[in-house]
Amino acid sequence: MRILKLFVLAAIAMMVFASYNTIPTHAQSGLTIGFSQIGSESGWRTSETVSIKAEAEKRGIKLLFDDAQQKQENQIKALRSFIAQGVDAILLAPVVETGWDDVLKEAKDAGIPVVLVDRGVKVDDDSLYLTKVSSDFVHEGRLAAAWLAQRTNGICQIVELQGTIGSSAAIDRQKGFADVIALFPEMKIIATQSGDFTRDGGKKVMEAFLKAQDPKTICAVWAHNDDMVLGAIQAIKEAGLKPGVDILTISVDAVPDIFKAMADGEANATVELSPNLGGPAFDAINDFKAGKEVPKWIVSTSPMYFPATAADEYAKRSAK
Ligand code: GZL
Repeated sequence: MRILKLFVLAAIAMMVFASYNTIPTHAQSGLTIGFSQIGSESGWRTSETVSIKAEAEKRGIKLLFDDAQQKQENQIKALRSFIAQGVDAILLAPVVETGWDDVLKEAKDAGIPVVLVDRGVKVDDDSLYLTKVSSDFVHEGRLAAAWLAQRTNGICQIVELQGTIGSSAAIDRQKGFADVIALFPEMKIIATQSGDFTRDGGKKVMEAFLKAQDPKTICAVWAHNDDMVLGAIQAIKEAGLKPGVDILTISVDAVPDIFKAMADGEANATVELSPNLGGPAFDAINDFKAGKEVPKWIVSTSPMYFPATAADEYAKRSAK
């Protein structure tokens, strides 16, 4: 009888402990989280900001938002302000890969977990951040090149619009693309320059490429994001050429306007990058606070889209 009583007491104790230990995923109300966002350079970036703010609202999280206008010094200032305010956690979309060790050490010393969203950092000690929630940029670059290789039978002179210099997205997309075209002796990048992930930047660089090269020698434009290729499409049209026909296009993000361009026959392919990174980021913070193991990298997938489904995709995505 005594053993039975002990067993029942132990079972009750375990149930009480378990109920304290599992914080329901979305019961994060009361948390204050600082979010240092890069800026609003592209349609994708704006969607990411809207999505993360909405997810915080849904979970009852108080989100302190800072727009760094694409400047690392503004991001570092914002992180120091979040640390001084004693936030529960920090989200950081790092504009460039390097220069974060000191401020991330200050966050770690203050016991504040930092989750990287959509881009990565290069630090000596990767315990300075909890996890990175992003796509695999090298894979995106490889996918883009593989599609172009099969579309052109491995014969294509390419101009490249790079993203922000020093950003992990630009560095890794460029690497992935180069990895694959190296397998095709007749595929060459004949010009490459940064358009800083903006439409205006993409247009200006493409205008320069079209002046510097005989446009007839340009088979395709590879852009590290859709916004730059949308600017390039404008420049190609103003030069009297047909984008998507005379010069093929391949880019990354899958923003609504690239689907419109594909439906209009002016673009050929895009690799999707989900802007909905808030859910996985807030879940990682939740798991960390519940004492659970958090992987160092939480990867989002990268499907490709083409003109065949572009009109439907545009209708779906632009209605949101
Ligand atoms: C990638 C992200 C890139 C987008 C661009 O995760 O950092 O930055 O591809 C944005 O649109 O400017």
